[in-house]
Amino acid sequence: MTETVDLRSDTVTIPTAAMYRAMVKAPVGDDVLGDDPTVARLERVAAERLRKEAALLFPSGTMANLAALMTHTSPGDEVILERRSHINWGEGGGISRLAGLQPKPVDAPTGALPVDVVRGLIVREDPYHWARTALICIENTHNARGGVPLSVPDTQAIARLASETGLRLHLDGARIFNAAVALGVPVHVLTEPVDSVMVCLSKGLSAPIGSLLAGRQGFIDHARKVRQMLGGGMRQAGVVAAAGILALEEMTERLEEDHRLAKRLATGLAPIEGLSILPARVRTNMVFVRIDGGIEVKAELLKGLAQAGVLCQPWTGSVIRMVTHRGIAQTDIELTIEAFRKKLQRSEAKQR
Ligand code: TLP
Repeated sequence: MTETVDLRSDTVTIPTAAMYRAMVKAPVGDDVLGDDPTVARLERVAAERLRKEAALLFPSGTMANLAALMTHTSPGDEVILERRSHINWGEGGGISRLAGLQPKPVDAPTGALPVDVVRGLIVREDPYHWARTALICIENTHNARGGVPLSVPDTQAIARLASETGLRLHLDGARIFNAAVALGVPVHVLTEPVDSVMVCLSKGLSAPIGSLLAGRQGFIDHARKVRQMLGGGMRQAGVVAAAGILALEEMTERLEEDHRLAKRLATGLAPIEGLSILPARVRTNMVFVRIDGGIEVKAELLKGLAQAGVLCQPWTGSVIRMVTHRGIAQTDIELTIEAFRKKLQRSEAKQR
């Protein structure tokens, strides 16, 4: 029986052997009472790496983003963010339902918010009608725009605008280490310009659970209260924090290999008739593919690929997403390319 090639997401990565060992041995305590030494260590390591005053462990990226929104703003405020950012489309509408905020989405196909457009949308004072803009959110890498890294100058430009206009800037950095590796810069260069950053440990970095929110000490003190309100205070969380420390210390450099395999996947798929790669240039660990012939052809293809042991993420419309990670080897990529070729050839023959 063929083993499954699971390209649905890098969230499917399981802990390394070293992580399991560290989890067994981790000293723990009640973290809600501030007693867990392993959580405290993880938060210190993260704050140092991201060059922030403090960091706070959350069970998920979604909750950490939500806590950031709620900490930076008041209900009724408005948030400027990219239309296809995860906070806008992928978090169950929590921005409006739970944080009581009004999203003001901006289209940016490259993932980088256009500074002049954003400048024109900011509302600081209006006596009557308009909601007050309080926050700008950016995402790096930008998932739905192709896993694209946001460059250092783009990050700095939007940070300058936020600071000139008295707004806060939050970075959804679920895959910020992928961005740092792809751009060839230390991660702090991408996180220093922002007021707060969320980083996931449980995606390409292979930890089982956990995301960190980092920022100024006062911001994190407030976010801790919000986390408790959301039910995100965890007791002996050192068990997962132990894996998180290894994620930050040992797993970031290897992301280069995931990027190499994603590029190989895209190069192998590109010549196949019946699909196109979007965007054509793969920068990190994600490959988005549009299938000709619409949703039904896509559904049929996904079924055929699954039968061949290749799992992909059904994305929106006729698009499929594939993500490389530690559980994917070169042979899996070749097998995937071959599976696509066979299935698309067959569906073309059927259509004729
Ligand atoms: N993304 C998941 C799915 O929700 C799509 C994935 O497989 O990519 N920010 C970004 C940019 C994300 O991609 C995700 C998860 C999150 C936040 C939320 O993190 P979790 O899943 O820990 O709540």
